[in-house]
Amino acid sequence: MDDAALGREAWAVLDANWTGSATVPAPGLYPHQWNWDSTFVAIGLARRDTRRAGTELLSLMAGQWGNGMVPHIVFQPVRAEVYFPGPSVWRSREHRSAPHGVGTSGLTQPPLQALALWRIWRHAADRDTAAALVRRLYPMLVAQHDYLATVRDLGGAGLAAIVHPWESGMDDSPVWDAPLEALPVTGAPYRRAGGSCGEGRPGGHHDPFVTLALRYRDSGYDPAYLRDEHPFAVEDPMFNGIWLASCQALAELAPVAGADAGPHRAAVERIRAGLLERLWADGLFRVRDLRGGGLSQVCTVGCFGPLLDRELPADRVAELVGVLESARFMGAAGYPVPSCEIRAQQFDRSRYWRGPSWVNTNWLLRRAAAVHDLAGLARILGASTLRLVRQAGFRECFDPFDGSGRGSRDFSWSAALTLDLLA
Ligand code: 2M8
Repeated sequence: MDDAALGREAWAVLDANWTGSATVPAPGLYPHQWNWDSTFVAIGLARRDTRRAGTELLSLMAGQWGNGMVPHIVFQPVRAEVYFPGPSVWRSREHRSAPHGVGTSGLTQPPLQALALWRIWRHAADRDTAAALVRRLYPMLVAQHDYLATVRDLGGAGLAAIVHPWESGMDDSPVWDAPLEALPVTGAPYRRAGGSCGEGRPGGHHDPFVTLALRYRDSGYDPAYLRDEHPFAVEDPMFNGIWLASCQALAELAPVAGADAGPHRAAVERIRAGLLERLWADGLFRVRDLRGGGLSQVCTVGCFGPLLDRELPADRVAELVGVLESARFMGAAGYPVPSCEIRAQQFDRSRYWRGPSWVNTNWLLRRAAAVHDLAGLARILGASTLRLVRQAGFRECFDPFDGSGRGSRDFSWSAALTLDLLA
């Protein structure tokens, strides 16, 4: 299939998944607006359609809480209870800080929005529309970053902690196995419907997932509860690497919004120092369990998140790229980048975030390669991602050895990021 035909197919997927103000991740399984899915869609549209990319971000930010948190799901009213856990579980509308016109989850996802806005700004042909969008979104993004820097600095060292695996976007990654196994045993009053777990997902994880969400909800989404009692608190290199890149983006957007870039530059320094001091061990960034588990031994695609920092010291970049290109990751995969290192006992080529390759993480690593002037690596990541979608379609994820598709079909971020790769 030539580039033009692939592009047309990508647009058709995005149009089919468009609700009128947002793009749902895929038909069927994911009928609502998801935080980083929507933001990847905005990134994919940045060079193509400034207005639609902006609408995508604005509709997500309509779910932002008064405390700055951007929720991981903004529920669509029509199909509200099709997905579990739906709005009746999260009960966001009862919380004084949550928006009242729209139902949302009570958790967040990687803070990619400022980076997406920067790309829209950078590529927009219509400068006035882009500038107006920056001015409108900038205060919301500042509030989001303030929330992370205060409520989520559970380790007290400048990094944001996630309080549920869903917040990582890589739900079933093996890095959560140990912290989940260490959870106190509690009754799980809700069981996630099998259908929601999708093909290849370890359904056994989902009871602790729901229990964790309910405990946080039942605290009234209380920051003091998160700090003192919540049993899952983890510093994740991908979440924080994305946050750092978004702080760099806000520093560049601040003058457009008539604001001072200084606080964003300070945040970049603080997050970088936290990443290097707290998460770096044995040649990689690792996940730190703040509830006593220390640093994770297993390496996943998330360990490369801090490569998004264009000022990461060159020796660290070289070490990380060495691991990425080795037989632990790209070197032994036909279709990079496996979501878990291939030699790990937990690696599973067909199970969701435990082995398959994903278009969104390939795109992030391609971006990381570009900011470090690693043109060869960027080219391989782009070309192999296009090969995956040409061969198997816009699937949710892919077998890293034979490239066959896994999970949902017509998956929005796979289509949207293809448009960016084709541009
Ligand atoms: C998956 O996560 C949701 C929960 O948020 C699920 O398992 O039902 C993940 O792949 C996540 O990264 C993604 O945002 C979401 C929607 O595509 O699905």
